[in-house]
Amino acid sequence: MSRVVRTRRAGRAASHRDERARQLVVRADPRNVESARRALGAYLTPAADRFVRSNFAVPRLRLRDHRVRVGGLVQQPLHLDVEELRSLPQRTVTVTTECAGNGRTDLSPLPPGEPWQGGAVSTARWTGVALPLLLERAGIRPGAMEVLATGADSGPVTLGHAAYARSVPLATALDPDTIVALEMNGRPLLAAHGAPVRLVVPGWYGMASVKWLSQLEVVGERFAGYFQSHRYVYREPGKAPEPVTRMRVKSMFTAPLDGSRVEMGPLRVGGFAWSGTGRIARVEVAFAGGEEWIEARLAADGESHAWRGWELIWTPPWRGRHVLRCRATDDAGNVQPDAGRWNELGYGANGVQSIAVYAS
Ligand SMILES: Nc1nc2c(c(=O)[nH]1)N[C@H]1C(S)=C(S)[C@@H](COP(=O)(O)O)O[C@H]1N2
Ligand SMILES: [Mo]
Repeated sequence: MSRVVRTRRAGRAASHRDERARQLVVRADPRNVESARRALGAYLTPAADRFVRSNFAVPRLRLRDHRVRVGGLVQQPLHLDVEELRSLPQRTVTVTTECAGNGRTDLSPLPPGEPWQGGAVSTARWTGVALPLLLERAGIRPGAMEVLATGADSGPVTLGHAAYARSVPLATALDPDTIVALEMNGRPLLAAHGAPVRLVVPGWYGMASVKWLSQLEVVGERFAGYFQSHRYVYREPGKAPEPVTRMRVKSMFTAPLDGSRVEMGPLRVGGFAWSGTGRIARVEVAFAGGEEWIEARLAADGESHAWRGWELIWTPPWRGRHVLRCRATDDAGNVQPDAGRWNELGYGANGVQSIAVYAS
């Protein structure tokens, strides 16, 4: 009996040796998993395949009784349970979220932190209450500067004990696409992704999208808690630290798979590109070393916070190994660099991605 269960589990999460695995365990406890590349081929990532990034264990919450407090610099503090949140006007936004540590293993020397290879990025359709609507109901008082979101999870950090808490600037909190989400892809949130309610901040690296949301506080100064000023900061020798905010422009291959064998005929090469600093304007692919880049065809420019598909047809010119590279540019003129910029904690690694295939 238990053997059957074990086999099933292995088929879904399991190790990177499993050819059919859709998730790869990066750390077992607290559970952190990334999506296998074969699970990222679809525009919307199924909930079961999505990466999970949690700094602490999933908090045990009584979903029915859970409440979100809205307080701080407001006229009328709110105390909303899930039913009340559900009864407010709902909004749905499709958002690509990348963990700031995604691709950390591309950096050398390897910085500390979970060694994400490239599957800590996903796209989901989130439904919930627009954050500005809640803030409007509470009534923002003068002097407001940021909105601080606190999760129900906490644990030891280098400086003692901390809850997971992050702030966003007031302007970001007032963006109608910043959502206090109750659903992912049309279903109630899974525990790993923040049930019963989480924040979703489009365009920003994932750390801003606080899971298991318990409190929203309007504050009149810059929040400087552990996960704001000791983590999710770009630290480089000789430079002033800078906060990690919006996602840097990046692209990845979803087909063919790295290391795979391909036929000698025409072949579809494709993937996704995203940016938190503009809309994707161009994706180019290089089929060999050197500087010859070929423009890929972009999917229709659809939802502004979601990744954009790209593809082209390629015929391997000879039998043997080929290394393919992809590079994205956004409409603000940001270009994916050849290599991600090294920093002490290994964030924002958006260097050009490559795959090797063997044509035979
Ligand atoms: N409460 C809480 N929220 C959190 C985190 C966390 O550890 N605790 N991790 C953040 C980080 S770093 C990322 S990348 C995203 C991951 O969201 P997911 O696990 O739903 O994919 O959640 C963010 N929200
Ligand atoms: Mo993250």
